[in-house]
Amino acid sequence: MVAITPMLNDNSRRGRSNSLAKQDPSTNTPTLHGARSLGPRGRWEAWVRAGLLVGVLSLGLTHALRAQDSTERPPNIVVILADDLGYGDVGCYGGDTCRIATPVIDQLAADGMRFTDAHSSSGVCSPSRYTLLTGRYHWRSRLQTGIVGVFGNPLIAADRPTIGTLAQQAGYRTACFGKWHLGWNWDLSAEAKPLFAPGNNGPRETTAEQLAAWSVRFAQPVPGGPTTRGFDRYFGTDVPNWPPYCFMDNDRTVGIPSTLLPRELLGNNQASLPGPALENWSLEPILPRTIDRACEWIAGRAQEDERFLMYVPLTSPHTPLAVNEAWRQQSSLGEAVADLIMETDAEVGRLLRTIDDHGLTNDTLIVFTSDNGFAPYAGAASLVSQGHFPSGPLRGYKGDTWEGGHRVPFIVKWPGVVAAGSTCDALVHHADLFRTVADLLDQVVEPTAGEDSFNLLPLLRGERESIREHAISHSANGLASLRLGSWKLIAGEGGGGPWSNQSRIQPEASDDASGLQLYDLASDIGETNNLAAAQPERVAEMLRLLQQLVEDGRSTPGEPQANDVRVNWQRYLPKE
Ligand SMILES: [Ca+2]
Repeated sequence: MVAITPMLNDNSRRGRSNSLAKQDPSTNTPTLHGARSLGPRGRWEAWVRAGLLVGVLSLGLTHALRAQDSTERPPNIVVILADDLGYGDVGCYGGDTCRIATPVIDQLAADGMRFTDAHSSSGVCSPSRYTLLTGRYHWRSRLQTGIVGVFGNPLIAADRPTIGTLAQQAGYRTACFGKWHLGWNWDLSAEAKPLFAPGNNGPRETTAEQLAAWSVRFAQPVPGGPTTRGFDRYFGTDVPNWPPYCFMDNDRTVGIPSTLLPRELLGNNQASLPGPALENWSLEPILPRTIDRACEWIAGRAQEDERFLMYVPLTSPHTPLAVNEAWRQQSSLGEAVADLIMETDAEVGRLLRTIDDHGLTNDTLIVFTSDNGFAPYAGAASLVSQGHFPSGPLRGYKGDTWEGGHRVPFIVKWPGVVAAGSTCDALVHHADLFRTVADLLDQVVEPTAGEDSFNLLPLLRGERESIREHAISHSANGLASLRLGSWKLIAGEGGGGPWSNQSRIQPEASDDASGLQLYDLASDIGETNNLAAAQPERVAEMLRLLQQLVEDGRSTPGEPQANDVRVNWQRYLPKE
């Protein structure tokens, strides 16, 4: 990237497509306006300054013109994040053990680069989303275990930049469409909370007290959501299986939820929690309606010739397994989740087609990934019995610190830069998107941001050097695993998730009584041969590294930073 001052970078960026004429001239000419009241000497100095300014501006213009060269003009960025899509749930990863047709995602891989060793920060939703957006491991925040709760507070600090913030700074328009699940300032008192999240033993009929509370809260904006964390525009459902059962548009609910969600929509892998819903709310339209809005927004950016970054956290194939009519029983596996994966693939296709229809394909970098592994309660046993392995060759599922929990599909398409049909086996992490976006858009990363983010661009350009030696991912209960090259240390026993016992791969009982796990993924991708007792020195070395990466507050070069809380990474270590 060209090393010039941030101000010039900014000019060049704004000037890229719409020319400098669109700028407000007053932002660049304060010294000239100020010179009007000066005497001759002051006027001379002002003209010297003005001359310098002209020089500076022409430098900026030169850079702007050069930047218009398509090879230097940074692309639009679209990050599509599937929810609970397993490593083996798409054909281009699952191969022979994938029995679900995913032609769109397979084509995306054929047109771009498929990463085989990419990881989310956690085996579950909110923590992975935090890291993907901020480039910082989630366990440096307050979220040491689990997810952001129903009507929970924002997890991303108000002053922490996200990939959206970086793009905004670069003059991009930004938007988020889909499932946020990173908290809002709902500002519900302890007395009010049960009215909004009544639990399964709550009232069966909507009460007057609930209605009164809802009519006030949902008539107000809800601060602290996506539009305060780097996104100009937001549309979606916060968490589709939780209340409020309505869409959110920027910082407002669309309509005022005024009835309890009907009981027939609860359980059975549909909605999970009782709570306020719009009248006649149904679950099937959530995915297509969200993609509709995303497509409309793309059309708007194309019309305005605006560069954009769009983050699309899909609501599927997470529960509710609400499949639209056209996709029911299309998979022939007899499982709604398989049909929903097919519908998801098609909706991704609709998004990509819209980008193409507006002539933006060659100008757009697309990332497709998933926030964590397949949810076994969505039908894993049945799928496995029919030859479809949602985690492919990996041990464990959603929630686990075994690979099935957090090794995820990760595909990048960027025409003209990323070689079509390429595969990259380098260790990469969702955290790496942050610095990748920063470098792509020439944005300075402060020491207090993106603390665990390495730049993917060398890999995208075909270089084979690894960009990171180590990576950390957690299970749902906060069980840490550390990768160091092909080695993987798990700082305790088991998978650390609520569904670890459902893993397709169950190694025979081992004699290893160390209380730790050490695997060499190069020869043991299924994590069946625990070498912890056999290699105590390697275990000790990796424990020391894990401790250091925690204590430094960062895992990238730079000034040490503070974690938000005391991080108890030793909680599952064997007791002395
Ligand atoms: Ca998820």
